[in-house]
Amino acid sequence: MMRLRTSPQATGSGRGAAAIALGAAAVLALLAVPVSAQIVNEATAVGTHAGGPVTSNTSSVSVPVAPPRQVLTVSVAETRFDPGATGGPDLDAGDTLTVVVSVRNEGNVTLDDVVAEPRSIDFNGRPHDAARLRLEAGAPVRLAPGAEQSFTFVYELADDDIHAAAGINNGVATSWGARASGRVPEIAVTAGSASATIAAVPRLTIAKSFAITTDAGLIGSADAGDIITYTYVVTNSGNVALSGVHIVDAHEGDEDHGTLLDSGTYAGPLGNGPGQWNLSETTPATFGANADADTSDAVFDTLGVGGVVTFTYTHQVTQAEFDAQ
Ligand SMILES: [Ca+2]
Ligand SMILES: [Ca+2]
Ligand SMILES: [Ca+2]
Repeated sequence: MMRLRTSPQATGSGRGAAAIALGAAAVLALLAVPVSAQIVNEATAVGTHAGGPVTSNTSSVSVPVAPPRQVLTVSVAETRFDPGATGGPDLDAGDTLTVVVSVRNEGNVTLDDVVAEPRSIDFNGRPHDAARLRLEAGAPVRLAPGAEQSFTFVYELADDDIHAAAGINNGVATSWGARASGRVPEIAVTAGSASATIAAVPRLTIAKSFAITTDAGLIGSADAGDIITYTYVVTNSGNVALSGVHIVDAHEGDEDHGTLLDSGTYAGPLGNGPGQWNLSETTPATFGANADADTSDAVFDTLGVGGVVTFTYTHQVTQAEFDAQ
């Protein structure tokens, strides 16, 4: 009788470090691999003759084994804002940025506790607050070669995040990596990235009031010759700085004697006398800065987010206005 015995035996000798090239993608870690892993087969032919064993020589072959490759690739499947989470339809503090990140095992060994992780979330240069970021969906997972898992991160926006990037095309830049645990601490990770734009919301709010500052005749009512001071409180209630802020007031616009009071075209000196405009900053900007370099006109040059500037126009009631009532 003759039989063939084969004894597979995997061996590896030595370890070395080698970088893995992944095209244009960034390789963020070195990968440790055995340099000469192989499966050794030893075969022996055995027979009998006259009750005694006959054994051949041993013939062995070594089958090379692909070295283990621990490779994760990260891609961003979705980036979206949810402006409806808080307040009105625009993005406000408390609204969210959601990023869905997909991690794929591109190597040839199973990896444990694989999870995506943020590298950076940047609002036009302003780094995100890690305390505002949470992993909403997807837990650390065991990934076989070729398997993929999605992770959903939700970031709660702060006012300054929004203001820093509002109106800047792709002003929000994000970068994502991944990690795994276990016996393979060195994993090549190809990071994924994505960007998004926070829409500019240019918005001004005005509140107009008046006071009769010179009050003859009937006290508390306008008489010809009385002086009325109109006050216009203008707030930048949007998310971007505004320039050239001024007042256009259709003053009794539906009357024959109506006139358009436009501080933007006012050429006289600023002041509080009849027919004069005046203006002053009353609240600093909450983001950015207010600035009025040219203080000779009735235009406020730059009103930062949250900034308030107050205009006044001083009007002396004319006999025509009084007659027209
Ligand atoms: Ca909102
Ligand atoms: Ca009066
Ligand atoms: Ca000015």
